[in-house]
Amino acid sequence: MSRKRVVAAAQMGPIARSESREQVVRRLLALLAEAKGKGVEFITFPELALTTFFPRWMMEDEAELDSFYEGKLPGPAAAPLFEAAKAAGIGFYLGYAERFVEAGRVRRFNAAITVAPSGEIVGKYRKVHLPGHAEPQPDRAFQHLEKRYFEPGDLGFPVFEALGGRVGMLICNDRRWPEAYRVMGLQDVELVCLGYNTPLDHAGHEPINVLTGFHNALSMQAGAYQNASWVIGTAKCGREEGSLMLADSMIIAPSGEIVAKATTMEDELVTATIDLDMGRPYKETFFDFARHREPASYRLLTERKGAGDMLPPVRGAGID
Ligand code: CDT
Repeated sequence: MSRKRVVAAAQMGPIARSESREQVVRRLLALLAEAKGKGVEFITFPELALTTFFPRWMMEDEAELDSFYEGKLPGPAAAPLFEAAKAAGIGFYLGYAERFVEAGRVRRFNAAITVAPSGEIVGKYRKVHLPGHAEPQPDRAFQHLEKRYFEPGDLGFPVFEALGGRVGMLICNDRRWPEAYRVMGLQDVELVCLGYNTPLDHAGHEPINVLTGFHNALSMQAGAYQNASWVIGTAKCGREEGSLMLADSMIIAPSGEIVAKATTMEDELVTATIDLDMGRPYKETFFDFARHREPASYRLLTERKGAGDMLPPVRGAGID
């Protein structure tokens, strides 16, 4: 039976700080309606898709900060999106800021869910790789305080059944880390969905900043190819509250090829027909993990966090 699916990256232009959840959801509904007209079965919306990218500001007032987070989804503002998607028979990935209280402690995560066409939440992910800082940095036009406003995700990199295949999620900075894709590759993932907010001044070094688009494509194409999986990367982009953010939403095949890409910095639906079986020949040849991987040689990957001393030479290497 064919496993061809019509999917979309629902790119969003900027969200103003003053824009209400209801206004944002109306934009998401317009993208959903367009998707329905194009026969789309699954949509990937951006990271933190319901509000402006608030980690760019230092906020000391807890109530102000909390106003950017969601409790259990769907809340009243997002409910129309869930209802319309269910009525249209379309599944989706949605990034949002998650807040809850557990054993008297406030927990905050940069999270994403995958919702099946039935309306059921079938997957949940909390961003593992949090970029930026916990304290405001001097001389920066825009802060990036994800380390202040979120805890590192505690759910690992789950893969779950959706779209008749195996689906996983990442969030923004995760896409730069090969380990993130590999943990899902080892669960035979077939589609990785991810949303991002990538300010074009993020590195603080112009020679790196000008390569932002290249590095975005490079990391997602490598993740797709090396794990023989489709990747959908969806931006929130454009000049948001003065901060210019990368667009370039794209759909990438298990070959590493880009099959569809955004051409604007606004709300834009990017669609493609993807064959979930396309990764199979790669998984049976170059990337037959069971035959070719050598985990005993990768021990350092889980033993060390930062780069450190060189390992001592192995006895018998012929150089002692
Ligand atoms: N949202 C997010 O993770 N953005 C980062 C850039 C910020 S680095 C200070 C990214 O990797 O795109």
